[in-house]
Amino acid sequence: MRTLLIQLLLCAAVCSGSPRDRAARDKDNSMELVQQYLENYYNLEKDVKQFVRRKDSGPVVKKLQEMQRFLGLKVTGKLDSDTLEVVLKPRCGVPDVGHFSTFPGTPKWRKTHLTYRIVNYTLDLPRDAVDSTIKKALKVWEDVTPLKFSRISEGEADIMITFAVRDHGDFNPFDGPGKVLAHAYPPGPGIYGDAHFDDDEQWTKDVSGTNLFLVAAHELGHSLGLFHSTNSEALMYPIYNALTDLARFRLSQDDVNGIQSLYGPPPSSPKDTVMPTESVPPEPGTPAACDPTLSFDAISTLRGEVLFFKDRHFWRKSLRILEPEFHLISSFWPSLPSYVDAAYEVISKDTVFILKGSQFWAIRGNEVQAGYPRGIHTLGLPPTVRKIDAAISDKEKKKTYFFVKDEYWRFDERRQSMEPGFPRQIEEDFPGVGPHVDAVFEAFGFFYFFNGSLQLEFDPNAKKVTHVLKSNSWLNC
Ligand SMILES: *[C@@H]1O[C@H](CO)[C@@H](O)[C@H](O)[C@H]1NC(C)=O
Ligand SMILES: *[C@@H]1O[C@H](CO)[C@@H](O)[C@H](O)[C@H]1NC(C)=O
Ligand SMILES: [Ca+2]
Ligand SMILES: [Zn+2]
Ligand SMILES: [Zn+2]
Repeated sequence: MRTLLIQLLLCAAVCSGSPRDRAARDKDNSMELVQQYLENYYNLEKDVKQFVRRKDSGPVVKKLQEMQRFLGLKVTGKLDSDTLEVVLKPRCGVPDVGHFSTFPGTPKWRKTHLTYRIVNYTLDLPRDAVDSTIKKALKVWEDVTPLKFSRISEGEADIMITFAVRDHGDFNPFDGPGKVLAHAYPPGPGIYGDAHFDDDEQWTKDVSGTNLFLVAAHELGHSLGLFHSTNSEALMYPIYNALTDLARFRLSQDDVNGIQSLYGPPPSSPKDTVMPTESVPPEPGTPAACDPTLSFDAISTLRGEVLFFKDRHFWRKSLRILEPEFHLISSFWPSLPSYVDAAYEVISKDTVFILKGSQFWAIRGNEVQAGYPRGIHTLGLPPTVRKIDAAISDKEKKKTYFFVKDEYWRFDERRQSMEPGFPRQIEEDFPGVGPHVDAVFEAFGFFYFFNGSLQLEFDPNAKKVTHVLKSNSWLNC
């Protein structure tokens, strides 16, 4: 079916004459296509003549292998049907190698406040749909960097966005419907940073035509200094990939690593967190992620994700997925209580412990372990302790901390016993934190302490608070 389609496409252009002529011409034609592809995107010199047929077609075969490697195809060095299929797919007009990578240094913006201007519009979509789509595409990058974008409506912006067909004044003419969808220039003055969209495409909000959001988010990645990625899951992969479920759109870790290598993480969020773009709309009577007074009952990591417990619900935040998920605790762990007090993960045991009152439970993935709940006093806490406010297990030191009012206890996970010399004052060992802790978890080597609507980032090595954040900064707020 695939090869048939390719034949048909090629036929549309060249078919005539006898079947044998036709086959030969098809072959010539597809070779030409691939050669052009290599010239456009892989820096193949234009005067390299006579393709694969010649035995000493070294440079072309090398480039073809380079392309196959880059795009994750089987590296055959031959023009096989998979390769031809990819050549015919719509893609970004920015080369995969060459051009940009020959720039001296790594182009990036030297400022964090950037302007953009939508110079003109496609007729395919209402103007406000284009405006909101571009804004959303910029937000994808804004959420994971310190960058901020403001729109201007006249004059020269850092990022000038245009829709144009064919020749449009930059020696990179568009090619009519299909194939090249758009291109963009890396950071710099003048045309640099600008993004151009081929108005011979049918731009749509959904995926019935060419989805403007996906293409814009990709092109704006170039405007910020990212090159193409070989990772086919990445937004910066050069081939257009129409996601059928746009709501599930997320940056891949590859994209996040790329952009943060240029600009670092957003200041209000720790390290390489991916901030969500949309939160789940709350039902009435359920906590709202962006309520400025939101506090949490307990927070724990779970296999690389973070669980934020509140009343009968929890948010589940993967650092790779943009939106946090919002669930009822009982829908994951029917036998767990609501309104929990504390939670912590012991990574070496692949277990999360959930505490409420004088009891605690152990869960592994979505299973509550047999033999629970147990009493917290079996951990070595004195009977005067009626509940734990917050808990965290330090995976490096193999110690678990239990915070109770203005004091804390420390449990040795190796020996499975409470350490002598405790409780100690929180403020003594965690200066700046306390006297009360609602919840705490660890990420990127920091402890994040929550108190009401405030969150403190604490560096356990330097023993000091390094950032003060809103409690819901990990959710979409
Ligand atoms: C938009 O502006 C560009 C650059 O000035 C121009 O080449 C292009 O034709 C314009 N497109 C439309 C749809 O007006
Ligand atoms: C924690 O919150 C309480 C009540 O909101 C407040 O009185 C206290 O000062 C806070 N502690 C810190 C260290 O921010
Ligand atoms: Ca095109
Ligand atoms: Zn691109
Ligand atoms: Zn252009």
